[in-house]
Amino acid sequence: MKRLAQLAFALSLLALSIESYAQNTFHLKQQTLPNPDNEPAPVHPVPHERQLLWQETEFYAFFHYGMNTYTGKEWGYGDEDETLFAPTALPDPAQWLKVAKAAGMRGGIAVVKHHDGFCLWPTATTTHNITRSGNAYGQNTNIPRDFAKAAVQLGMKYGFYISPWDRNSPYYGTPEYVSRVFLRQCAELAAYGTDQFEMWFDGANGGDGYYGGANETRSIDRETYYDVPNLRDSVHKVCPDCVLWGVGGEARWIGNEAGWAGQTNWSPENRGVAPENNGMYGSEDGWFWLPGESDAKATNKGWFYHDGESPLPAERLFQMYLETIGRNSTLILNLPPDKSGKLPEATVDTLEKFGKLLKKRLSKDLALKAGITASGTRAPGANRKYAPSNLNDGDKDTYWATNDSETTATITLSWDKPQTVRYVALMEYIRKGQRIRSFRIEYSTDGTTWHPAAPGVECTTVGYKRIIPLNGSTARSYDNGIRAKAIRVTILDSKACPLLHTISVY
Ligand code: FUL
Repeated sequence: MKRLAQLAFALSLLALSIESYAQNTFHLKQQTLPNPDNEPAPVHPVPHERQLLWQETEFYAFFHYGMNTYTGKEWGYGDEDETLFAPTALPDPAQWLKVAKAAGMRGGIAVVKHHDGFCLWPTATTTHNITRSGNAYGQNTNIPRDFAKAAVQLGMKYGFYISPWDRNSPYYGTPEYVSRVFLRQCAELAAYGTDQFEMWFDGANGGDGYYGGANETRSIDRETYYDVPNLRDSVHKVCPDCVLWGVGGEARWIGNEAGWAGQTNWSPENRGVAPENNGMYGSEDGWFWLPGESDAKATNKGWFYHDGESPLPAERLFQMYLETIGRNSTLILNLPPDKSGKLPEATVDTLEKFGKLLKKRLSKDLALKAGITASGTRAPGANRKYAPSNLNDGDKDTYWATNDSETTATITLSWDKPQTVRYVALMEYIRKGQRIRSFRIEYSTDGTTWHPAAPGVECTTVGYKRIIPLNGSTARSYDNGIRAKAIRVTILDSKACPLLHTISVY
């Protein structure tokens, strides 16, 4: 009897636990299924949080400075005597960054080791570094230290260019180079600041060089040689927001050094699938997020400083801005410091002029005081609304969307009095993927009849940001402007319901 009672008790316990297991499981399902905010499902691939932060940096400087500044070369062979590095004054990264800031840039990347292998910090990995340089200015400098410090003081983002290819190292081409030199150098650089936003790894890999006196050609397999998974992992442990560019596989080269991206430019990308080298355009059906960065020179000679060089006109820099940042790419604009370790006066002047131009043309957002309506708006959720007013509330975290079934829509901005307008900027809410395939912009002088704007512009993708010159020309975009009482953006095709977080009109 007692046994039976025990058995019955055990069975009832078992039944109870099965029931509570079932209830919990059911409960779990109940918790994951509902979508109280009626949020649209993501369209994959989507960016990693660090890629998003990186895309928001938009515009930053490149500073090519090092051994080549003193030898007049673009690619040092690796046999340069360290004493050739002899700045005529103490290099001044704070000056570099101040100039970049005045030009409207949000950060900068300093070259701290180019292909010649000469390191601009006192590294433990090689004697080919500034401690052996030709004078006290050289010996006392430490570019990553001073650059990071200045950036933090100026409230700017910062990072470093470290060339994987090293024409000085006797180990280059062997596994020793990767584990004893390259990865350690990256780890040393990571220690100069946990808030770095990008590490730049150039694509020029292998070829002829000094290699400790061997004077030969060495080639490597770029896909496997640098132990990229380990590199990414170790840098991210120290610098979680640092995007590893190029060889690092988190952002892509835009495919030219002339300061332009495709008008159609997808952040998704494929690898190993034709067409290859899709830098300018990305891939609509790409399976991973690999946003583009355009590297371009603000001067008329090399990446490094050369006697007799001059900066490009501010208007040309503005065109580059529209054709890169305005086409879903970031822009890293090169400013070469000269032999004194400072940016020359002519560069300082032009960049200041450019900064003013940028401010005049793209900072007074007329959308902020416009009335805004949309042909369709997604049904609101408990804590989120998708109203068109999200488009001009100055908040990048609120967005307008349509219902799932709608992939076309028209958004209209109107003013009480006619405005002079020249540019329209659109920003997708890319956290949930890049969607828009094509759109159209029109303007109205009376609010009822509509005229096409932006003749000849391919209004295809949007992505993180698209800036459309309404007169159709990126080269001569700042004309007399169009007088308009209203602007209308029609989304004609989208992978799924479109999501925009901002529309600006300038
Ligand atoms: C290239 C390098 O080979 C150039 O010297 C320069 O650093 C440029 C930004 O990238 O691939």
